[in-house]
Amino acid sequence: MKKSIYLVGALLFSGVVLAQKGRPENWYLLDPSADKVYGAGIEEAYKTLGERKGEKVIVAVIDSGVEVDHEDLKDVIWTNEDEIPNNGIDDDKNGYIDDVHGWSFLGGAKEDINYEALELARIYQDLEPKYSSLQEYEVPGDKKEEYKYWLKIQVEYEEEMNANMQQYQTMLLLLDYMDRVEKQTNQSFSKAANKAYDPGENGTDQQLQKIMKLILLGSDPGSLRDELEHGAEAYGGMVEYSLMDADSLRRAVVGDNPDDLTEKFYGCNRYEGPDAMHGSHVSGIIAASRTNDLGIIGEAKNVEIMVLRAVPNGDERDKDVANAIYYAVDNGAKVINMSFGKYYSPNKDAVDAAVKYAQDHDVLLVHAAGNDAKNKDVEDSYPMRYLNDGSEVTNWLEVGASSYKKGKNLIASFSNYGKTKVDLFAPGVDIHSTVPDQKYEDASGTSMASPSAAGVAAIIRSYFPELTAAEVRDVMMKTVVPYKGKVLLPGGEVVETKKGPKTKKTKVTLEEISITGGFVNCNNAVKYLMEQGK
Ligand SMILES: [Ca+2]
Ligand SMILES: [Ca+2]
Ligand SMILES: [Ca+2]
Repeated sequence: MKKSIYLVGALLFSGVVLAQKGRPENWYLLDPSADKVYGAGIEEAYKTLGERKGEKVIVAVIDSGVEVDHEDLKDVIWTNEDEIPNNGIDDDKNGYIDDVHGWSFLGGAKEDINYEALELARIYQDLEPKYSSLQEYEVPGDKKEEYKYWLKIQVEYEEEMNANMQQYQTMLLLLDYMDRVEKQTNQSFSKAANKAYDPGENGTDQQLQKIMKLILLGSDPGSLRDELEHGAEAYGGMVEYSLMDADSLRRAVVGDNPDDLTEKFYGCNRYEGPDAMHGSHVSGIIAASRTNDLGIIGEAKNVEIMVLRAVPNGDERDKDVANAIYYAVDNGAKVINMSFGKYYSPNKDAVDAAVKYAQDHDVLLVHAAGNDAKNKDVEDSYPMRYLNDGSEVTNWLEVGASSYKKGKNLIASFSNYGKTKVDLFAPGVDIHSTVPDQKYEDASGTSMASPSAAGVAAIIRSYFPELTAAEVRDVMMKTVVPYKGKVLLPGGEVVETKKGPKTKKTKVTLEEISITGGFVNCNNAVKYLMEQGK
């Protein structure tokens, strides 16, 4: 759905899937051996740990914002003890005023950023005034390379905008179709209503009826309208904001200079922002209260969630990602969850420096692989553990999404993968977690897989605090649950046929699509460490 935030919310299009029926409850906590479900082995791990006591661990969630007073999150939200709330003073002198639960890099004195342009649109807007009126022969020698880049960006920008526009329009069409079905059949939209509807000679409706039939195969008609509306809003917003002057809008709301990458101290202390859906869901997976008899059960017991808002609807800015990492490291986080990404990173050096800083300060970064069913070995996405200086950090875990479904469907159909780029898989399909307004919803995405793995990392850091970030990653990699069977390659394989390129359903082993060839498992990790006398 959104490029930036890896939530799979709405539709069957471009690797986006609808919420499915029939998932086992709290399946991400279950264990392949004990429960015959490929969860992360959390409950078994607590049995293995027995009476052992853990330390408090702070996990920073760099995301869209979090509903900090959600009934199932409020007891696990980090509080900056050295900061007196709401006195307008930076009591702990960390550069941020009244930062009690974290910080938002996406707000100013009064307003918050909700939508942002695509990074591609911002790059386009930077280059357009310089080159759009020039012919190639008019470009000075030292600018030829940038001009070439502009030509490439132009093409990619138009493709991307068209694709988003199409998604948006399709969703509007489907919503409109649902209205007509309900009106004609005089019943609320369902499989039966869709079947009963007579599209007459209306060709578009005949097509939409078929598309809906497919969509309804695996989805809940009750939540379909919500999901379509949410999707339409997200795509519409992204297109609209990509057409506006991104830097001026940013200046007007946040008040910083988006081109000045050295600025750190801007933003506000509104932790929720306008759309805390994604960040709240992610936080619940890691740490929702396990003992309050409410809602869901999160993975980690001794965790506090530090809220860092840096990811809008649209593409996050490198500057904000870097500053959120610095904040997390400087204020005590041991694990940082990053369920976001993009395919262009114009200020990667700034993010690299922050990633290196986290490594130097022993903080583990857990990152979602992305939802485009793409091979990351072939196409780069950002942020990443490979730095521009050619080095690779050791404090980075790259996570693909797995499913509770058996056999060939064990890997999420939308998950990015990569034999050399994705470390392991973690639960990321139909995960039930906390969302704003004291509610709970299912969501799918590598956005959910990353916190499933970050929760495991937090448990290890809590019970085995002597381990370094790199050692925590190593243990998680070493103790994955392997899978010997074959799974469907996400997105299939494009093959040339006489009639042109076609997508073929291809089966692969997990070793062909990840470094470890397995699923994260907390119990295995804990057992291994205890056997080592840790
Ligand atoms: Ca402060
Ligand atoms: Ca204060
Ligand atoms: Ca709970």
